[in-house]
Amino acid sequence: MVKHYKLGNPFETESVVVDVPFENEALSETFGKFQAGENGFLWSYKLSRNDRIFGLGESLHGMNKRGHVYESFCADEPNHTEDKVSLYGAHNFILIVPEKFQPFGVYFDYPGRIRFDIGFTKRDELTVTAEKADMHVYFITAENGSENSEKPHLAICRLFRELTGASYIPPEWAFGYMQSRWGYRTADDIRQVVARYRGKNIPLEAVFMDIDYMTEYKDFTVDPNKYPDFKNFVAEMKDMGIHLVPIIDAGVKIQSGYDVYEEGLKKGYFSADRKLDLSYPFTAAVWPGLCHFPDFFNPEARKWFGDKYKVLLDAGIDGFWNDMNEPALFYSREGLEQALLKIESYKNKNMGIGEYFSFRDSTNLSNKIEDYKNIFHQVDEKTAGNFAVSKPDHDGKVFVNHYDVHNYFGTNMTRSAAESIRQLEPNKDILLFSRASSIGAHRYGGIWTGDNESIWSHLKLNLAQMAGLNMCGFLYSGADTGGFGFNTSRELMMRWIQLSLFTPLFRNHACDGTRNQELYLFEDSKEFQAVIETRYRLLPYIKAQFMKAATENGMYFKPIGFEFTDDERAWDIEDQILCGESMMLAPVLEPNARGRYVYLPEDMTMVSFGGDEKAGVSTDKAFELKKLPKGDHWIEVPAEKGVFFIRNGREVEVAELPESGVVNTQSVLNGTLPRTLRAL
Ligand code: MIG
Repeated sequence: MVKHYKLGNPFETESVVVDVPFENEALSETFGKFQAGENGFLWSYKLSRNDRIFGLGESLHGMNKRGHVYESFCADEPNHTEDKVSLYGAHNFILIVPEKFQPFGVYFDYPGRIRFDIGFTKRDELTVTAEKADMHVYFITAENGSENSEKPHLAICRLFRELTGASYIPPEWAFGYMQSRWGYRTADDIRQVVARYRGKNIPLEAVFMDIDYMTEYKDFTVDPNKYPDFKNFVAEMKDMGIHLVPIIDAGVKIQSGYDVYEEGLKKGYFSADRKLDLSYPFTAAVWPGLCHFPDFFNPEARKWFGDKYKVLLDAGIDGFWNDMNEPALFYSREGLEQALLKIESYKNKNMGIGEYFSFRDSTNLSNKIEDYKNIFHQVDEKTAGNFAVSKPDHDGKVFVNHYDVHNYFGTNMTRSAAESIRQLEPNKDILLFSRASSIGAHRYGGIWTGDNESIWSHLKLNLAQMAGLNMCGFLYSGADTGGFGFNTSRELMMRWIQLSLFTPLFRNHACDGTRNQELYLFEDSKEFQAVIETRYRLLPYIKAQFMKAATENGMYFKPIGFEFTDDERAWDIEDQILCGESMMLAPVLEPNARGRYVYLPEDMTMVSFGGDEKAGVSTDKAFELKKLPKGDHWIEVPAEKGVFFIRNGREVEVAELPESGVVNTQSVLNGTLPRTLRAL
């Protein structure tokens, strides 16, 4: 059951797609307490000792969110350390699993900064606070056993997803293995990557084009010096079974003669600054230098920018990733001017220690709240609710402050692309994923989890994040495999692909300047080949389970407790996860490990894969099965081997790899009929 509380006069995020009439009576005691007033919004809930909290989509820490503070405020945050409260996503859905009562879900439909203190300040208190008290809040419950014996936890997540709309489904090829790197600059760089993958017989289906493909980082341009005949290059790659996926950034370079800049300015499609004058839009620097930022909140601007993807679609491109759409700001013109004045004022001064630190920090100009507060968007009066900061113009449009609606900027960028692409290519599935997101973005594209690092704790974070992401509808998601920042190691990469092979979005990506991590570079590449081939052998299962989750508003990844609800131990497992209806994963997450401990909540069949002798052999021989009874086990998993578990009495569909030709999603899924690996 869904109960909708409408507090004040909210901004309409359009995240909810079902019309749920709102309640007139007060919130029942079971669901905690609301206080809404001058000081903003507060909801508090008393936690019992063993209450568990799940959700919050892309966020830090474990699957159980208890014990930390989280803030939904889409952040360009490349350091995913435990002290951080925000990442790129703002996913305000939590599931409370009380020790003694029925579980319930709460969705805070609010576009701005909102803070979740989950037993951090006080260990027995959960508080959610926001600066404005204008908000839609949805409480979701499900009775045990009500809907075809579906577990209440799953029923609540499903009801939430019905409320917010069906998840994005990518094209089939996007279930393949993909290589990216910030640092490929020319067509020849990409040709070489493809040739070397092919040379080592490691399947590869897409290569990503990071910002260096553009002319001066201008969206919708391709540098003719680096890509002399782009259209032919796209075709050449397609002939080899490789899809190219260019990046699109949120900032539009200010440069006369650049059509996107000139049109946007002329039509008033860029976000305004404090003057609220669309002829002088907000200005800040990103990769292209000084930029304006399309007003993705304005439907016309959204359509205009989305239609620009056509130039790349016409060149044969069938996938995009949207970046820097929190939006990331290196510095604003105003911020820079103030900083320069401030620095100037220290000249010839004998700086005290406090002044010195303030001097030093004055050059830190990125992603400033003051800058966000200086950006304005246009929406119609009804959408704005109490968020309007200007009187309606002759079209009934008002301005809202960016800071107040920050979390919907990136979502509306992805929406802009998705809506136009749907019209431009109605008969084709196009890959689209984004960095910034909020609830609703899951209808338009997938997300990747941003700039993680090549460290073991981020491999573990990847696993935990998949649970929250799936609860919030982001099924097509995954992390930068191998780690984005820092230098990866062979062993970390090996363990990472042993996990990522199960994530719908499976992309190896790294930062410019770090150690190259294309799989053909490591010693004994046959061991990497075997793992990537395992992804392909499992495609029938992965794709079918993804589609089931997408069409039934289910979860592809689930915390173990969601299925084994009566098992207290299962609820606390943070390093294992359910994958689809038949599988449990227990990846190795530590260096120099020859195996790990695993807890089986029921009898299961352990399946091992990998090893250099496995590459290319029949699917039957590629997997080794062993039955293990319910309980605790230490399992042997040497570095080149991965494992997964088949649940008791279940089965996993697997494919044979084609005997000749390229191994890709098409050749595998349209090849011989899939067979089943049955639990022993
Ligand atoms: O400021 O385009 O998260 O994946 O490689 C960095 C360069 C901008 C951030 C993205 C990352 C991408 C990088 N981008």
